[in-house]
Amino acid sequence: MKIYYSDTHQRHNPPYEVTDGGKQLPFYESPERMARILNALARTEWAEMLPPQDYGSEPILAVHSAQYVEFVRTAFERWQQEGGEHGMQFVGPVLLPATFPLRRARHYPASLVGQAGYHIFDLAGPIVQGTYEAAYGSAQCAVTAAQAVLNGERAVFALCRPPGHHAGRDYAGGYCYFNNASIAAAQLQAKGKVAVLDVDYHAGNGTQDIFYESAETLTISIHADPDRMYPTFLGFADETGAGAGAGCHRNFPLPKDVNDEAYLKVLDEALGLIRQFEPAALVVSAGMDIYEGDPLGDFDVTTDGFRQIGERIAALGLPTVIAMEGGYNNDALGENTVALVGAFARP
Ligand code: OKP
Ligand code: ZN
Repeated sequence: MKIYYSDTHQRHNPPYEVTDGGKQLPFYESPERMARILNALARTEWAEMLPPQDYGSEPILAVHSAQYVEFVRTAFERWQQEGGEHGMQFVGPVLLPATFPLRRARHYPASLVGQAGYHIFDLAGPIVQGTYEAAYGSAQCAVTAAQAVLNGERAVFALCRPPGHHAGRDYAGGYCYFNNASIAAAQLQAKGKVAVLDVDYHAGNGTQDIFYESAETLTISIHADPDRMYPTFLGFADETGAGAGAGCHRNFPLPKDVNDEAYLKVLDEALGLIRQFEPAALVVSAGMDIYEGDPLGDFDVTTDGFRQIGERIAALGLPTVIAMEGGYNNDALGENTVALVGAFARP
């Protein structure tokens, strides 16, 4: 199986994230995650590691606003030059805004920190020196994977880092900057209707937002109930799409302690919806944080569960891009990724 991966992710290594309560913790979404996955893939017989091609900014701009992409591209440099409000002196190695303008505001902030608050919705979207380069490389992995599928590959793995499913048309957050899965889906539209299935533990709010009014894209997310877990504001069962896209989004919010059996039952329902939609291609937002030992999650999915999840999705028989999302138990991350993705490599 072709797997697209870029070393550029290493340039994105924020020194900390800020939790509810304001505490600084080591950044969970670390470069180490990729090292663990690469290790596990190297021990398989089917992984064909390839660098992405550079398709430029156009495929990113199919999903994100030009204003936002330009913000991500230039923010760190501007942070170093402009700093915070009225010459506020603390300019460290991380741009982390502390004011978040409400969306009903009409004015696009003029200052760098104002724009940062506008485009970053939480304290888990820090911008460091290499963030743009890493996010750009991650997006190119998704684009290249989609192009390979358009060229006839049955399933391709975009080993993306940073992840993407929390990023919307003009916002970052939750470790995400460019929405890799949505970028792949937009490329795959050349084939016809596309389904996006998000199995990350957290609701894929960015993907939901991006395609909410699209009739050409069925988006489905299975996740922890946002009433008790991040991202808290989107991902509820009564959000089913709007306008032309009415009926083309579905959320499956779940309680804690969901085990393999319970998860697979919900997955089957989601797969039924995808079959009914009759898409020409599929994108899977593959998060491994539904794992029983994940530090950010509270589901009980096992490594064998990941294998079964992969097998059931693969049984759809659709041309598929698998895009890497979360997963923070580094000791199990490689094995779980191989279990899910490997299902697509088996005949
Ligand atoms: C990214 B992905 C809230 C902490 C939330 C951000 C989590 C981002 C998850 N108390 N921290 O979906 O795996
Ligand atoms: Zn997640």
